[in-house]
Amino acid sequence: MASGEFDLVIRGGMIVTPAGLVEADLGVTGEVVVAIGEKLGAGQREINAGGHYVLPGGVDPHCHIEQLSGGGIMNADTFETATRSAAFGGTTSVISFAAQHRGMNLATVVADYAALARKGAVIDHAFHLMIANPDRQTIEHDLPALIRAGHRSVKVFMTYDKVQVNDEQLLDILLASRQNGALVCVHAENHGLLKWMGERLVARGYIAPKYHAVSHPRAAEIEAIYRVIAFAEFIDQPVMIFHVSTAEGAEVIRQARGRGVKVFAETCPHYLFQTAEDLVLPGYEGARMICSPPQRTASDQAALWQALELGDLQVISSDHAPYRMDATGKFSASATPGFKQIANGMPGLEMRLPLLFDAMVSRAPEARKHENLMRFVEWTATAPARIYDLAGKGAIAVGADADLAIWNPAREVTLTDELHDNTGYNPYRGRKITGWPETIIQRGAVLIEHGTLHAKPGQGRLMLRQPGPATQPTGRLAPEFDPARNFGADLS
Ligand code: DUC
Ligand code: ZN
Ligand code: ZN
Repeated sequence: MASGEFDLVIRGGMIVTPAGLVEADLGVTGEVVVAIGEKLGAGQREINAGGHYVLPGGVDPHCHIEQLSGGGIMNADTFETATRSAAFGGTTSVISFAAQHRGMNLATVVADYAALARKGAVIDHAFHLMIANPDRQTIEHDLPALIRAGHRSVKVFMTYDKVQVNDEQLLDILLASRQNGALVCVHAENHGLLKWMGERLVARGYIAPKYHAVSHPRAAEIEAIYRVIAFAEFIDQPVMIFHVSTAEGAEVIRQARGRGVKVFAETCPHYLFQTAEDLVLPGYEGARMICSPPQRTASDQAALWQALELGDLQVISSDHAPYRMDATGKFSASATPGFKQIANGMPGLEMRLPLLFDAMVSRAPEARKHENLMRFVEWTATAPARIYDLAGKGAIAVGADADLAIWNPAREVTLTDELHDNTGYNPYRGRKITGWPETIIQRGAVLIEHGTLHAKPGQGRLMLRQPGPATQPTGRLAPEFDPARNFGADLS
């Protein structure tokens, strides 16, 4: 074996660091980046990255893996297939869900999901604690213990019969999260409005996949975002609004942030690249594109890009929620289902970064390329790592984990259904994109090279997290919560 000063040297790449783009060598010893500079000494292993970008591995903080959905249907992916697919798309860290359903013990749920990930995950991973059974055992015992053990984010649904929490339960979860130091992530849609619209459509025979979009009025998202932000402000608990799809939803978030409420928000590629028209396909083909909230309009797309640029939204996640177009997934209820019976979700882990790189970097006018490249890395790696307290992830710096993706900016690809997950289709089939992550490295080990995966199932590591700035309350108590202004009542 060659001797060298470093275990690995990546030579002459265009490296994106938080300080900007530098053309340099990057040295790795063990699992971390130890040097960025010109003419570094030899590495035991060397990779020539001339003409290529060296970016931090992507961080995808919202993906459903080996999970029972809100509708009670099992995902198509195992940890092995989902994380393999993520790695092929340039992502090296994921946060998926330890999903409690009614009647389940949260501590057991987390142990079970951790065991599945330990067996299959090829990349580093963490869990959001999904709460659907907020009983005393969960709220007073298991949730505090699990948060303190390093699972520093919680997820709730404001809709779906099987998993939704009501307003009182949501308040309990916000308060318990405040007391124990976790960020609360929310699927925000008004349950009653969805149910009412769904029933009216079905009663009139409008059951084709495209009516899914009609059954989730934008008002449902706007109202629920407004309500959960009102609760978060009242409890003084930071929240993350998942998958924002409407211009007005982003506007509600902008106003709240403007008055100092600690609210973070994400959107997803399907809201930036698709519209409700994508559900209009022959027969049941539109079932591929059913996800919740649904895709909206071109003007929502423009508003979401603007909200990202303004900082109102900080993250682009995939919301990977894979269901096959067969009886195990989209057609589990029937071979001829109505839209209400079709599982909500699409594969997204592998396409998230290539789609965004193409749109933001490859297609950008020369004058915008550099700025857009920095934003691409910020929204897909650095911000999610920072907001969710993934230490060592999301940015290239001396001392950070050597989680790297070497991108060929000139490679042209026509997307096909051949992905590395287990869903069997690609919502973006036929699209031509430029730029591809070719060599993927995690903690110094080469995971993917020349199209071949070198990782073993289970080699990904569980990331337990210390509470960081995003989980800290602002300290501004609502008058009714403040003993100085509520006649001395202690409501903590
Ligand atoms: N919400 C998600 O976040 N993912 C899949 C389905 C859903 O409703
Ligand atoms: Zn959701
Ligand atoms: Zn989701």
